[in-house]
Amino acid sequence: MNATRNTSNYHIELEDKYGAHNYHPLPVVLDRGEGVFVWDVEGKRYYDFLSAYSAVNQGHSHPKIVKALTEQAQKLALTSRAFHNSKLGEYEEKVTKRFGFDKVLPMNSGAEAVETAVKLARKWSYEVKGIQENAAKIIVCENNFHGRTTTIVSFSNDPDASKNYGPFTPGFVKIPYNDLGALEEVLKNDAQNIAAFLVEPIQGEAGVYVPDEGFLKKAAELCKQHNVLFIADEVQTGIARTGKMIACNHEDVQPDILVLGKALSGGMYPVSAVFANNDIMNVIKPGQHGSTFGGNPLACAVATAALDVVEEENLAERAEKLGNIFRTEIEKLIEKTDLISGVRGKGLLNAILINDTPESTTAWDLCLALKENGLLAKPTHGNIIRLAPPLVITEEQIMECVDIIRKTVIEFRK
Ligand code: IF1
Repeated sequence: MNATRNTSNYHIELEDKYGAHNYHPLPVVLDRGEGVFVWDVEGKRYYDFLSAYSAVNQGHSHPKIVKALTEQAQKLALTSRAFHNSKLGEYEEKVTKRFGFDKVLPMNSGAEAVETAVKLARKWSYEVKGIQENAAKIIVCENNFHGRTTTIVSFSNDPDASKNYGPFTPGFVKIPYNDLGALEEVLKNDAQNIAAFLVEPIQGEAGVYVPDEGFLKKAAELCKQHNVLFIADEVQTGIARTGKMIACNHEDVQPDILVLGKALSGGMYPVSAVFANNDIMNVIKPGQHGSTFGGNPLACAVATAALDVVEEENLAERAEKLGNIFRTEIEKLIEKTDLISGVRGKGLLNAILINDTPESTTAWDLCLALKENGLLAKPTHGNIIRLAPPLVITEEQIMECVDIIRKTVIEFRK
């Protein structure tokens, strides 16, 4: 190693040498976090405008969640589901009531929860709907992002996510996002073989793509008409991020299957969950699905505290209000610069569109400049920068961040 111990370069060199090269992070090495702030190993402070891809909605190291984690860790962390544990039942009661479902199936990562939803929908379609075995199809959207497992990348159309990971899992039909006509056509032609429609209420990875108003509502209605399950992947949009507890609430939609992850635990620990009512969930019987860690006492304690924080601190209302302010301020900036061509999003899940070709490095370079000025964000596909701070951010802090963004954009030279 050339770099001095405990400098950013030291850690970056170690990762480069010993870690798989499956990421290309911004060159910043974070060492500590509190609320909306993170600090690098040199002690420089940044506003976190990624929130670990919307996992840290409750802010870094929230004292209430840290307390739940540490107290439970000292008592009991893992039993497996071979035995009952004294945290699971109350957690399950709390979340099912909170999200309005009969039952929950606890898992760990978002991808695992999506996989669970896919398995659940398929099993329901054979055992309740009566589709012929192995014939069930699930409708998905172009430019989706639902995780990294082999089945999930089977229906990705991002070549980076899927190339040379085949052979792929069959049984998925792709339609354009936000296209009710396409959905209706597939349903009309083939509803008897379709188990479910799996959709992100806002497409995150595609560049914070918000569908037309009424899309979710109408899509859910079409599914109901055709006895097809409406599965909402709210791993990224859920837990107050978009200004409601789940983004489907904006259109009063109750999905048949709801998938949550990330901020369900405030990002403190991997906790994901799949929700459904009895008529669907009861098709999975003992031994037919599970995980060593899903539903462990530590996860239940952390998620319970993380949900309490969302409610006690009114994070949904906050996201809604501050998101409106943020977009209004960015619109003003757009009038003064050619560098940004648009801003879009809901609540505090937003993106600015950089006025350059998708192949150019302008968004990346702007993120480097933002980093220099004390704000961390990450580009996504096609020269788009996602801006998603922890929801505990204050109005004053949002305005300070707008100042940082404004200054950086105005001074930016390609
Ligand atoms: C990475 C993106 C965000 C998700 C939705 C399921 C999952 C995710 C809607 C899987 C995960 C993450 C994973 C992360 C990058 C990130 C991401 F840019 F790739 F699209 F957030 F916008 N459903 N999204 O967004 O959850 O298994 O990761 O817990 O590095 O892959 P997971």
